[in-house]
Amino acid sequence: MKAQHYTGLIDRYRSVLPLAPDCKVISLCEGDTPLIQCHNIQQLNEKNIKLYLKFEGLNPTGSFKDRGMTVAVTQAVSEGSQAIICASTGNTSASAAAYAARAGIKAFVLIPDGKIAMGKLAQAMMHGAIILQIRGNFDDGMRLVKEVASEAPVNIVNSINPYRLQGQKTASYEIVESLGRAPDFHCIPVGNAGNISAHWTGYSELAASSGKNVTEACGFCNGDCQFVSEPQIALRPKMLGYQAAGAAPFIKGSMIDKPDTVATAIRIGHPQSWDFAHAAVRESGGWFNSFTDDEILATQKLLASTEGVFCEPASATSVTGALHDVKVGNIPEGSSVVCTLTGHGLKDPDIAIKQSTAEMITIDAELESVKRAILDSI
Ligand code: AN7
Repeated sequence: MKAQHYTGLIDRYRSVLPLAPDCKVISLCEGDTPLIQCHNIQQLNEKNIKLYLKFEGLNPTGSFKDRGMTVAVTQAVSEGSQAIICASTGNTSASAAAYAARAGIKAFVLIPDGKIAMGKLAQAMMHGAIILQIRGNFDDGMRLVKEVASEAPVNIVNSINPYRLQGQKTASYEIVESLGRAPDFHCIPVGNAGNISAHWTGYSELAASSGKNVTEACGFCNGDCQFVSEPQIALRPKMLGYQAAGAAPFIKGSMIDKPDTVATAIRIGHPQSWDFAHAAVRESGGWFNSFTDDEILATQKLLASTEGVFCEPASATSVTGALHDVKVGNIPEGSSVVCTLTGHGLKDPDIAIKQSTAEMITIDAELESVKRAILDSI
């Protein structure tokens, strides 16, 4: 039998990525994340909705950022760069730090003072990034990064770097390969708006090869796909972009100066991919919506306690939106839906423990006490 060792998304999707053939690939075997179908949420079962969780929290640094970072850092290194820089609400800094370590170059990360989740800070520190905590928010950091990159020898690895979006588009390829077609709806949390734009790019590239099946179109799946000769638009999902109510410029219709939400990953008021995200939603026939912190946290808990999937608060925004739109009928009965879970729940243990109502019983270290605790709880 031929061994099949997965070596990361650049090796797998090389033919659709704009990298030089001889570049040295900087990879941590990112991508190839599971698409987990929900089984236990009653509301979905009653309406015959197939809802799949694309669990991007299972990437090497625990978020979807790794998909973009492998391509951006590979390109930076091939251009001879010795240092990368980003502003971050946490996950980009963790990913940049890890890939810079792997590449043997420096990472500078600008993070909002006191507003990033502990797990993410721990990652940036362990991977040896130079951490600049700014007295300001993500949007201030983003502005500074853009300014300094024109005056110092550093490559920006925020999603304004087009190589980031190229890497992130591969999630759409994986979804189409797994399902044999695009879902009817794709739900995704929106912060800086890079990921929704990247996904739309991926789906659009596949749709542009309409009339072929996925195997012919991109050559990555095993040939079982039913991705044949449907009208082009049917090959792309409606893109649904969901935000936290306190950080929802796409709902307001203009930028926000003081965004605030418990979902610190998406605490962003000046999204960089503003036009691109609007185009994705408009062209796909989708929409934006926003949800309160309480609703987002309730969904995070629901997924963890009923499906066994622990994502971070920002990620739960996608499922919050999906459940809402199923309930009000915007997503019709019988639809297939993919929700991106952008980051792992372990990134932000503080929020998880704070909202948990799990019972903790302290007992003596002896058999009778354990037995009594079990019998009392069954
Ligand atoms: C878990 O790390 O912007 O709309 O600096 O970490 O592509 O910005 C994080 C964004 C959703 C939003 N979910 O994605 C950063 C950063 C999680 C995230 C988003 C982020 P975009």
